[in-house]
Amino acid sequence: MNNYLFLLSIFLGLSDDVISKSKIRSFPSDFWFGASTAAYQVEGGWNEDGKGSSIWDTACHSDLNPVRDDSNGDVAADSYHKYKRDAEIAQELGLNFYRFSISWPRILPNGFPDKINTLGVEYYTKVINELLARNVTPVVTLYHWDLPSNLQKLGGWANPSIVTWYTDYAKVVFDKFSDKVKHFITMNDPKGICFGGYGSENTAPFLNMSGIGEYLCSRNVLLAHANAYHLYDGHYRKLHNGTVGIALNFVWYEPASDTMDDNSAAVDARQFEWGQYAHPIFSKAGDYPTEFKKNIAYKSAEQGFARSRLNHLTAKDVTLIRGSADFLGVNTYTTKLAYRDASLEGMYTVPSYMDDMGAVLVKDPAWTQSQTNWLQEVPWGFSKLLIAIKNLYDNPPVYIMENGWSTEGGLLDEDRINYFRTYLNALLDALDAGCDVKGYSVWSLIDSFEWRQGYLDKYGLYEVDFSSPDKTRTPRKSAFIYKEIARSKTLDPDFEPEKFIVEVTQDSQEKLKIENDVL
Ligand code: GBH
Repeated sequence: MNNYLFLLSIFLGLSDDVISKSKIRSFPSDFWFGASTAAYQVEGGWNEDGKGSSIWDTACHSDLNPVRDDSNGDVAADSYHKYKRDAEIAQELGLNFYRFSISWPRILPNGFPDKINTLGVEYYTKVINELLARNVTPVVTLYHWDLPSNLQKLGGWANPSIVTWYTDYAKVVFDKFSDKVKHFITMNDPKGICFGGYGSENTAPFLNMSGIGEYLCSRNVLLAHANAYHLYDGHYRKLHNGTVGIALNFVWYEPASDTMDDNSAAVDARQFEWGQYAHPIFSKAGDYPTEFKKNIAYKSAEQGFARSRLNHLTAKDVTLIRGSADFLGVNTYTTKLAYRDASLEGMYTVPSYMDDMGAVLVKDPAWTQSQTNWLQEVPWGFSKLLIAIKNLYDNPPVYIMENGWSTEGGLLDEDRINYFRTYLNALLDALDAGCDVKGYSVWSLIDSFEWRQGYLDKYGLYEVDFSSPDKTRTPRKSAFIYKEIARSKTLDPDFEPEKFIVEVTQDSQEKLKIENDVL
């Protein structure tokens, strides 16, 4: 080889190196990685040690079990007994934090604080101690959809008294746990609670009273959240110096075309779906978003109602709710297209939340589809969402509290890995654009009871063998990838774990073998 070629090859070799290295992107050194679960989805032990019944227990035990595979959360992943293994998994993964929820009826079996179930308190104390001993920070959700059945008999989230019932419950949680738990999430996904439970049949209590039910619920959830926040702020903060936030579910709505109509349809969709909850808490002005108030008032008048079906926030409510969060928890999975259809002829029931919104929301068949109907992989929608949050709410501190991909199962989950990589890459784009995202939590640590999808949708970094008495947890390939991301705080699209050695057998993914079944 002559000198010239020799030098050229060095040059090419070097430049290759530079290119491949430049694909590796870094997170800030104090960026937090975590994983999430929720009580009813993993705990089981539904009536053990004095736990009261929740609305999901009631629903799953009724003749009209709404769950696709007719299953329930009676045992689920049995985290009520396997919590040590869960904490061990969080440690194996090198997580900074583990987000789990407290079951209200496990602590207060009847919903009220006159009877505190000490064994329930003990259980969560053990969970928290186990995590702390393993250097994993507990992040605690107070309410992830499992309302005490007793309170539902009284109307649940439609009854304004729930604001005080919830605040009393929050006080018990803060009293018992705020010496060790520094980060609380008051509510998981108010839209899921309100539209899901009162405006549709997506989640308990399946009331399906759209146009009325979800708006009654909305104000009560916001006030309950704000009261819990102020309770912490006024008393526990000076003792324990923790933070209290809320987790909202976000879908990015992209206009289906660049017409004015489709643009305003997308704005309406965003304001109805998440602005309804984010604007009162995180905007400078406070209160519900203008488009949201106007649409409902206009339709209500047109339909012959005596007043707007939206229970408005009083000036006192606005002040109480505005600014009532130390951080914004973002649950986000997907993006949809929004367009305007002037007639909406026969499309939605009248009155209804969707009719009030007046937008049509659809999937784009070109986007990568998961096996779950509503879930598509659209990473650019994630960065657009984060930038919109920055602009609309004055760049609040954000923690991604849920983000994940569902499969039918199997340990070799390349599609989930691809989802995490593209979404984390989009998150890095948002950081470059100045968004204040401080952490990211995967849905989910382990497979769990996926509400109406039962055990048919798998989201876990770890597979749970629900047929084994031990509910054996086994890491998927994505667990090895996520562990490396959390360890190195970098995103390397070419990283391949050494320990995940796969033997492809004829049968199925179920037979794939991992050389070391512990990380
Ligand atoms: C999350 O919500 C939940 O917070 C979490 O508990 C759950 O495990 C996770 O979803 C995965 O299921 O039935 O087609 O009408 C995400 C937002 C909003 C997604 C409601 C499902 C119902 C769609 N969810 N949506 S459909």
